Amino acid sequence: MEKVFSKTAGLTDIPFHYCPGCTHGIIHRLIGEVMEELDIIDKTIGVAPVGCAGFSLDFFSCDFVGAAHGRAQAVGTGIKRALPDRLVFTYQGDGDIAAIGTAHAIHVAARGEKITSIMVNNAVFGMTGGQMAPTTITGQVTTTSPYGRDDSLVGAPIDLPKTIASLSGAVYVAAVSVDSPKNIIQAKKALKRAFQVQQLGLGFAFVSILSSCPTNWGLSPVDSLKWLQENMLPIYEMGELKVPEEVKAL
Ligand SMILES: Cc1ncc(C[n+]2csc(CCOP(=O)(O)OP(=O)(O)O)c2C)c(N)n1
Ligand code: SF4
Repeated sequence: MEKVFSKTAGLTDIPFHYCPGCTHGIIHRLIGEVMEELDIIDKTIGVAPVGCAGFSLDFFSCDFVGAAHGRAQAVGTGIKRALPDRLVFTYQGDGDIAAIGTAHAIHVAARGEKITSIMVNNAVFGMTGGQMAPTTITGQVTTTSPYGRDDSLVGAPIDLPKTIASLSGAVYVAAVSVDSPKNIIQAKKALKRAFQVQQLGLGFAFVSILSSCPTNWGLSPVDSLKWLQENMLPIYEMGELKVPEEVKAL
């Protein structure tokens, strides 16, 4: 029988151990496929901090380095400056990059470090039990906001791509989602462009991806995607916020 689909060479053979329905796995596949299509698996170095996002260390077939919570972009910056011919990407949760790692997120973009950062936004701190994150949406019930996020106490959710896009060193910024086949195709395109920006040495590239956390949201995998569509998609601006001409032309 003709083989019509193979797992990408960008992923190892280790089975994912994310919770059932968690969309971290979809994002992994897209990154693996992009690395394979661009033929960069052997020259890519990923950096993962702690959190469920940190499990990614085992699953990609490129080199990978672990970092402390929030520090992946500092580590990635060091690697890229020491080894400028490598493709360097960070794979971070929203709690990681938009809370403890905020300073790095801003300054890496301001400096225009030639790395690619990926934020997996599931609106909570996933690994530690679903606490409120800066990206938790208004009114959302979490383990630390049992009555729903109250913006009058904690401020409104941070839409990180918009902030990053305002900094001149950030040359590619996209906000995508993996809740539907159409959006998954868009997400892959954004990830590809974010790596192409780095291949061309243009500056900092950032992709924010809306993702599900069925375990901490207390929903089934299918209801989680529905919840994301009904509650997250309307409040976060989606699409490519910044695209360099050189990449549009590819
Ligand atoms: C310095 C430090 N502070 C706190 C923690 C505890 N901690 C581990 S994972 C995590 C949250 C991760 O959430 P997120 O970045 O959103 O990733 P997810 O698990 O949702 O993929 C926290 C607070 C830690 N490991 N190190
Ligand atoms: S806790 Fe949430 S983010 Fe972590 S693996 Fe489970 S579903 Fe995914």
